[in-house]
Amino acid sequence: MKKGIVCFCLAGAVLLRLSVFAQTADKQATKEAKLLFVNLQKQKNNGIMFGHQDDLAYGVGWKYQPGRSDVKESSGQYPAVYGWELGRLELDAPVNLDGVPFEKMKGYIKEAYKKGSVITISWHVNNPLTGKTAWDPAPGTVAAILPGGEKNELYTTWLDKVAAFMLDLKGPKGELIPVIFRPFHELNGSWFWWGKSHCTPDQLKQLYRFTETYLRDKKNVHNLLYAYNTDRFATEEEYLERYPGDDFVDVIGFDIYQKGDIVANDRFIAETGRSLTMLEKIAAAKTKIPALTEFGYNAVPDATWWTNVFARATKNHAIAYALAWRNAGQKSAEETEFYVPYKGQLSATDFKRLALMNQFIFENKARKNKLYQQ
Ligand code: BMA
Repeated sequence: MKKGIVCFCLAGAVLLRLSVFAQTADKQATKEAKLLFVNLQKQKNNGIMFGHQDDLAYGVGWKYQPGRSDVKESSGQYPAVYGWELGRLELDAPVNLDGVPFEKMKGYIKEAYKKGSVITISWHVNNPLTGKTAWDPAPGTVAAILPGGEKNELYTTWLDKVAAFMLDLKGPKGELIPVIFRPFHELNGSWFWWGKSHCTPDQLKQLYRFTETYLRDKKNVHNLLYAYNTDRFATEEEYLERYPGDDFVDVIGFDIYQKGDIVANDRFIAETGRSLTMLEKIAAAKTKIPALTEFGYNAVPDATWWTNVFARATKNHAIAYALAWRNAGQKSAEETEFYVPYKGQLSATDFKRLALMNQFIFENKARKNKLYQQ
């Protein structure tokens, strides 16, 4: 073939690939965000990227020590996905609700992006009606922040701060760093003000659409992929009850935690597997990226939980990533919270085994997948 024809065909193939797969919710998403979307679609068939919330900021018994990571110290490798949290950014606080300084967070995000890893951000946003926390389910909060509501303007000033944060995330060439944003997570539970008992399905859909449209069209934020994120669920109908529509969603996921004694292992394996099957079916029908947006077993009190429970629960499932929740450590005299082992923890040896399984992708393999490139 002549060179001109080859170029033409190649360009055509690239365009076709982007147009077939790159149906990002934001049609004006940046090139890197679109590539991330396309590449995650492919990558989900080759392994599950392992993620951890706040991984580089702190772990059990340490805080803000450059290079440290409980995942790295127990498994030998850094995670492939990093979760961060914006709660209290809306109040102009210098640190988030878990004490992480926003400026440091931006640094960690840039560091992870340069390594080819993925960033996802949640937002335990305060209640705009009462000024209390995300866990204050005052009736009428969602109605109050929708257009026409008494707190709509206040809410938009909060979104302005989210936009400024997102637009300040830049890579080495000045390009915006793609972020999987997952606001209003666990929306079918009732512990947050946006939860199931506190607004109608239609109100939640409107809130989701308003938030996204405002960030995208008013604030020109185009480096976001949007995650729709429930808690555990029983049926596809339940999962989709508050779904804002295909034009507003890129990633679909759910959060699931194992609770109680290790006798619950089998239940966790069965329920996670069943839910992932439903999630994958929905994702395939809608060309969305399925992910386990949060998971964990607090304090991992089972020496073989990783290979015997978590790997079995997710085996043969094509999801892009799974995000373990944060290693807060000792929160009070009675409360400890961590979901990945630190070095020497009971399940650390088994976690190292998991990191070597083909089923999972940690930083070294993620880097090779070049998720932000053609
Ligand atoms: C929860 C706990 C809290 C934390 C919150 C937001 O699950 O980890 O300690 O404040 O998430 O990150």
